[in-house]
Amino acid sequence: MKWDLRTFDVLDSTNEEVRRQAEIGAAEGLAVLARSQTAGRGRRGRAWESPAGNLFISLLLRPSVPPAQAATLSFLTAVALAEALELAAPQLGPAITCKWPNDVLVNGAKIAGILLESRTRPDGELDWVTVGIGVNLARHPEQAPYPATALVAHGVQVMPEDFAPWLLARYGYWYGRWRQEGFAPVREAWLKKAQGLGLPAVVRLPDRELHGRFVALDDSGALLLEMPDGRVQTVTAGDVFPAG
Ligand code: BT5
Repeated sequence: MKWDLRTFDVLDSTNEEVRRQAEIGAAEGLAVLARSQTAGRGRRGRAWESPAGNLFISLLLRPSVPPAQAATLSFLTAVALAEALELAAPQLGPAITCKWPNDVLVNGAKIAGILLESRTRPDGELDWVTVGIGVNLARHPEQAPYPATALVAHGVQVMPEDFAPWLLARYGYWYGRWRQEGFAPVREAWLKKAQGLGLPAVVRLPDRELHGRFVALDDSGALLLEMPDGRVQTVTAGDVFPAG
């Protein structure tokens, strides 16, 4: 994969810039990096704190797959991110884990978030996918529902411009395999780093909570939660917390 990396001082949101570029025909491989964002976003309209010093990058992809399959890119992104963090901080190794569906953690605290956005053409074909990635290199919020951390808190100082090439290299590798071999190898790599696999978990849905045990990831990327009565519930969206 050949990346076309463009760097901005400030943007509203790198995902928004990639969306604008995609709509006017930009090619797959565009990567937009901003040194800070004024309207960084998370999932479901949530805000992403975006101070200078952290990495904010979005990638434009145009894979020829059904839209549902594109959702598995969030796991690919987490694996590439975890590997890039390992390159930046080899001593952290096993402390770096992937949390379903879209976060990367260090010692159980969120160091990075991933936001996938896409557009489907009127004929149902996927037009583009924007992969937004935020990595707390230098700063992290003190108050968040899920504990947060930054690389600097682990004694590692890296500039966004220095981290981006590691991430793009690992992304290119995994994107190539995903296109050739599908989700299976990504799923396997993700499961090796999965946070809380086999452990009790609480899944928060917009209208209720599910309490069970995180037993597996299915071949579409859904989380399989074993309920106290032994039934296995398939979870396709939600926020996961350790139980207890
Ligand atoms: C995410 O959402 O984790 C996806 C974040 C994606 C951000 C990137 S930055 C580059 C690109 N451009 C964008 O505009 N976005 C992407 P979610 O799982 O919904 O988590 C959001 C929640 O995490 C917030 O409601 C806060 O509680 C918390 N949070 C906000 N900023 C954070 C930060 N810097 N570090 C850790 N947690 C944060």
